[in-house]
Amino acid sequence: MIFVTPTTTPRTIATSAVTLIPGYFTGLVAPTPLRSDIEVDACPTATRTLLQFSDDIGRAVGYDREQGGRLIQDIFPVRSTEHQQVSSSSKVVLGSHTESAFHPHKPRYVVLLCLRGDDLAATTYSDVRDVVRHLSTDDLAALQTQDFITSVDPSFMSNGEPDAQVRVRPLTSTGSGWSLVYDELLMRGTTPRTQAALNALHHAVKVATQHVVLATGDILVIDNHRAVHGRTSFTPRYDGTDRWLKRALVVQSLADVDAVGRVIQTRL
Ligand SMILES: O=C(O)CCC(=O)C(=O)O
Ligand SMILES: [Fe+2]
Repeated sequence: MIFVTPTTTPRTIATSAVTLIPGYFTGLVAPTPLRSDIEVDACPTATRTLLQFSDDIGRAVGYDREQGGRLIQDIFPVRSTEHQQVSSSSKVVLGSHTESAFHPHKPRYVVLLCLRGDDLAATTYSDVRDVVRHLSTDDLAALQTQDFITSVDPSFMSNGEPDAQVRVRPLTSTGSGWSLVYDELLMRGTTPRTQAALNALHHAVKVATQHVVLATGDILVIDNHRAVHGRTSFTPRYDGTDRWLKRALVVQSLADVDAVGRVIQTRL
């Protein structure tokens, strides 16, 4: 991870798997919302700041099946999802994942703006360059085949939408290094050989995991091709002082993306 100052350029972000910009947002922060079904934005200045930042490094997008296509999403603990593998969980570890690993139009960047931190809730991440160091030549070869399946993120099925089984290739060697597609909990190998390679990948991701505890005003940019991420567990209080992030998903360009306006369509 690299640390950069708030005057950082998009070019700096493009070269790093994970970038932390401490204290980027300096505005006032309202109490953390208690309910996710309320439409009022409790911190519109932060929403504007994050949207502007995201559009400087690419294009912020929504997804048709996730939070109604919202461009800037609020992430705070919700009682009914405490134990689920979604970003509003708290009491479970959120397993390492590529954001929307199943999706043909995955975001290039996940941008988190922290409005209120929690000392116990660390964002975890693994840089693909560290991951591949822990894999054998045979496992690297198996992980570059299409003999893997992942399924739809629970956050894309919150209104009863159907699941699907999607073929994915975990590792791709690109001109600028490795690219990784991974989900600790949703993926499986379709043959004994590739399942063994996936088990080795689970171990490699774990060994390469690093932690960052976000604080008020921090922006964290995760390159969704070059790093996977997750979160430790923590205990919510539901009293307006809980952890609160705003999140943007960013593509490099909307050209060749199946989208209506900025809302990416999910056709599997
Ligand atoms: O809460 C976090 O730090 C990360 C949650 C997450 O996986 C996400 O927002 O995509
Ligand atoms: Fe995520």
